[in-house]
Amino acid sequence: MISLVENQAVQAELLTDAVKLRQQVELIVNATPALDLHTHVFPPEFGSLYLSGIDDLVTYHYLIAETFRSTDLTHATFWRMTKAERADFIWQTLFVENTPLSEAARGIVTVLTAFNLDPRAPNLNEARAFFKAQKPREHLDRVLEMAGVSEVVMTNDPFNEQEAQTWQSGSVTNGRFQASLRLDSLLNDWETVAETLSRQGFQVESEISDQTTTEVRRYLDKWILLMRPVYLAVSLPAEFKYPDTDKCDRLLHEVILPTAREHGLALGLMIGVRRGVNPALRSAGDGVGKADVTVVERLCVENPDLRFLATFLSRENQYELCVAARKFNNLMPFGCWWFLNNPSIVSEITQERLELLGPSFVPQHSDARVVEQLIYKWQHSRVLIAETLSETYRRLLESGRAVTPKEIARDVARMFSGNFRDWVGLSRGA
Ligand code: FIX
Ligand code: ZN
Repeated sequence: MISLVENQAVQAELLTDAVKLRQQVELIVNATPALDLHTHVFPPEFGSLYLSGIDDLVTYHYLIAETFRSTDLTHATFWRMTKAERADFIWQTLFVENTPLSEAARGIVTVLTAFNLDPRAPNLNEARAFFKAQKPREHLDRVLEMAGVSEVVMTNDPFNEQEAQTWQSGSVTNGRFQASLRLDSLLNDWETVAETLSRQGFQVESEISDQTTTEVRRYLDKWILLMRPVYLAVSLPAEFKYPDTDKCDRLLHEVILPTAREHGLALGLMIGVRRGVNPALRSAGDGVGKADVTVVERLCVENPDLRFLATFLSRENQYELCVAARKFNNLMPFGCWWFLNNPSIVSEITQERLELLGPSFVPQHSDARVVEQLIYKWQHSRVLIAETLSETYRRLLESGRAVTPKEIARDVARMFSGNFRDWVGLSRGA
């Protein structure tokens, strides 16, 4: 029972003015550290996998795709260029000859502004000189600080030779970079994986036998020990079916789910990508497809002891995912993935999720590939999340319940890190 004095204090804190309410929400959203649960960034100890600076920022695959909408240059000519030449060409095409209106182009402007660099510069000389002068570790600290990101979860592929060597060298020590064990090639390209594993001495065959599944589990156990991932993850095509009669289904049933169960790891599902719809664009050539959300419902109902993180790439799947999450408390919707990470869609998805799930979801992840992208991806998302949250609290106020700044801080901390920490068993103190 709270005392009269305490109640008066709470009453005093209640935000009954819509303008003050909005100000408080913006303050708190901007001040609350985010745990970025899905990225493709690496710390400097991963060598050339650590991407930073203007050439990596401007040659981001989002901008490559957009550049080809404003040029007659052939793909072949573009790919023959060096990274710096490509960056110069993209800058000239999207930022000099055109206005950087797209979200990804605006992102570059946000990053340049954050470092007091000129977003209207005729070329990249100033930016190149600036980023070249930065010391990676100090710069990374500063970038994480500027982005308000406390920790990031990497995307770690044991089949990536360079990455594998770094892990096996034992030099991965950066506490703010957590690992996730990515299983795309295992589920989406089994034939190649079977060859790789047998070359590494594992008794596996293309035809999946009990011995093969035991050996693949042995392989995953080895990498779980090395990487200490906070979750297992896989991206799946829009056509993904569950259950099914193919090798993917057998690997899921006999390798992935048992491995998640044995190690107490959540399984992250990223569903709805159509890889390589335009191969000429290389990493910029992937597309989207509407998927069947019931695959996740069946995974949840058949594995009530397992936890699933799920994000769908198709805008049309978002509402279904929210409803599925209302049915299964072992399902955590997260992020506005890839082509959904645009202001109009982020607001729509966040609003829908708040209305259907309250604060029980993870509103965003960055999918950053270049460390400075963390700055714009989180800055842009915080503005949208604050707007949507303010509107939601304002409606609650109109209905007769005001909130206190403490309650807002609790809700935002839960959505920005608490939900994920609890989901994967990361202590809140970490
Ligand atoms: O599957 C994924 O993790 C995707 O995010 C990537 O493949 C994609 O290229 C990307 O960077 C999206 O933002
Ligand atoms: Zn990703």
